[in-house]
Amino acid sequence: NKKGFIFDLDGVIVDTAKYHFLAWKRLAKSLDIHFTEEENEQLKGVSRVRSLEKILAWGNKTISKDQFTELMSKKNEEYLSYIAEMDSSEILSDVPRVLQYLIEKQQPISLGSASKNARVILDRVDLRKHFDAIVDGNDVSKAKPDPEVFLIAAKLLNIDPKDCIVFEDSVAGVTAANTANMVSIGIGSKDVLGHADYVFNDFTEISDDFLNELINN
Ligand code: B16
Ligand code: MG
Repeated sequence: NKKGFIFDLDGVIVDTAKYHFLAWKRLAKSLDIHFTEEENEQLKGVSRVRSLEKILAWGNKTISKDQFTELMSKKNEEYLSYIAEMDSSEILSDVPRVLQYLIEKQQPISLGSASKNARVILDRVDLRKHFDAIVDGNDVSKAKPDPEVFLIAAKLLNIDPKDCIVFEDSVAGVTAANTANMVSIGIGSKDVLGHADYVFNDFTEISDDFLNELINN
């Protein structure tokens, strides 16, 4: 029995949201915009372009196209400087156990992330070798909640979408998985991810038995 297991990156495998926050916050400050952690929540799973558009809208700011491009690359440079310091100690709890279990059971595994920096991050935390396919922000034309990212992953794994299982921490990502007709597993709070088929606070709550059921159902 083979299922396709698709992992989001930020908020599922590593907590890079804190680095996105630091970089967006500095950018917002340079524009005299007050940017809060609650607002940062709403940027989870959202593309870089869309994130900056949202921050500008919250701050009631309009800028030129050139300035927009410049700010985007500045933000990314700062973000990459945090990423450069990452190592495998930043992998979230029990992610290695779950990956190991799925590998033992010979289940195909893919990444399905909105980030254009996904490959760099997987290399930093030394997890790239476990993935049969990687689909990230460089490979898609339509951002989550569009299901494109997960449908491409299913195709690369050669698994029917209905036999795919998606681990996601964002509202947009769970919606994308549902729209793709995949089993959605929310990682986070039930209040936020109530539209997922299952919700767990983190991977420590996901037992081998549960994974086995997913494989065999
Ligand atoms: P980048 P995910 C998403 O990653 C993040 O949650 C989101 O906050 C970020 O804006 C987006 O990637 C784009 O990232 O600037 O690195 O291309 O959760 O889909 O893995
Ligand atoms: Mg995420």
